[in-house]
Amino acid sequence: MSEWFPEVSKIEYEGPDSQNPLSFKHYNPSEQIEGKAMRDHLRFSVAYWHSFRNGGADQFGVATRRFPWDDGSAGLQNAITRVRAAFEFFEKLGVDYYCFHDRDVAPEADSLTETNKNLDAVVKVLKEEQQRTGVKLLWGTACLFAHPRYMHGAATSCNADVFAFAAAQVKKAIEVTHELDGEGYTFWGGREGYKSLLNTDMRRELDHLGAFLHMAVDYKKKVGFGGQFYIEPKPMEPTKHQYDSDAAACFAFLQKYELVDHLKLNIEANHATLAGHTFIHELEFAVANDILGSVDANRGDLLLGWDTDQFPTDLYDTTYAMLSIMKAGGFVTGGLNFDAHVARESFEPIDLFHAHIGGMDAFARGLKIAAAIRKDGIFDGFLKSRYASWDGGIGAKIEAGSVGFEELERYIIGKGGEAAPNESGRVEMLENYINEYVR
Ligand code: XUL
Ligand code: CO
Repeated sequence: MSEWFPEVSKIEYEGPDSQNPLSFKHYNPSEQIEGKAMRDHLRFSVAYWHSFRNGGADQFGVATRRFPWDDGSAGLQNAITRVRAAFEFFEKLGVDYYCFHDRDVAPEADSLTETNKNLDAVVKVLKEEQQRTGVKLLWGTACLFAHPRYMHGAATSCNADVFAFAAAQVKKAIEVTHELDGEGYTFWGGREGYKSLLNTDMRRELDHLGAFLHMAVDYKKKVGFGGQFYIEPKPMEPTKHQYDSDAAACFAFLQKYELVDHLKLNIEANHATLAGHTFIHELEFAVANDILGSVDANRGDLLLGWDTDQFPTDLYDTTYAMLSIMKAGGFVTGGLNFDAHVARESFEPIDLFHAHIGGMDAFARGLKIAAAIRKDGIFDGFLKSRYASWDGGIGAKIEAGSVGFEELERYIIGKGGEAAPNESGRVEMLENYINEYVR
């Protein structure tokens, strides 16, 4: 069997003093943090589309990346060789999971039947490689945005035949995810939105999207797929406006269409910033509503208004993210999927290692810093005292729903007509505390 990354052996944990760029300085998979191994807190995943398909082309230039295993064809054998290269990479990196779109792994043919045959042939190899390496599928998904048939959307297309094709494609994608023991399945509404409202019946499109997801839920039950469904918010790109624009819009949609018991959110850092939020805002919103499922770990460039999908290296971001994730009790089926690609000028295969090692170490540090913050309890203590007026007296009565406007008016008048004085929010003091941990 060929080796596609001959210059790299298994990446090991060498500790913070190591000078070896091909080693982990912080990610030590078996190290226990709060009684759980780091690998089980972080559940790292490689995104097949960015690491093995995205050649780095942009609006101004062609692909630059070298994929020595790739013969440049859209043939089945090439797709299979690519799987072998990908699993060599996963194994050497020491990552436990990967994610893929159906069309990332197998070529689309002239008919759905032929395309599904291609997919079956590649899934056989994926299964073999999963068994050989122990690497698992975090989630599967279907590409409902690249083919020209999806120009008007998939579940929200004006063309009912396209809806039907998308349904058939997702049916198959759920089947193969199930076959590969995937722990989840993600719906990202690639073109579920609009370019112009002049040609869009928004009410109808939203109803169709709700119906589509219900069909998916029914089919999941029918085939006994026990994985978690996720919906991934993103405000724009490729359409001007996507219906699943942010965590709050997704939550409202899921509630309206009675899907909230069936889908959790897959929060992506760069999608949050595109929506005008921070990554942490989106995570906290999901945690506050018990719908955090998984994370697409990456980073945008705040000076650029698009989805740059860079690898995450910001320790504040990873710390805040791990605080939110740990507050929610940690991942169950989800994980940290690096939905990120190397820069166009980082074109050599070894750059894939540098990129992922950096992301994994950044999250390992975030995890350790978050655990230290949680252990000291300073922030929990501050929150507890900031909201203390709700733990007894009138606050407890309001929370219990035992008082209304009239009782509250009587209460304030009874206190001499004024509320108790406020206390400082101590924003700067808290920011200073954080800096004592992030270093
Ligand atoms: C696109 C994006 C997708 C989804 C899966 O911005 O994030 O790759 O994660 O379809
Ligand atoms: Co994503």
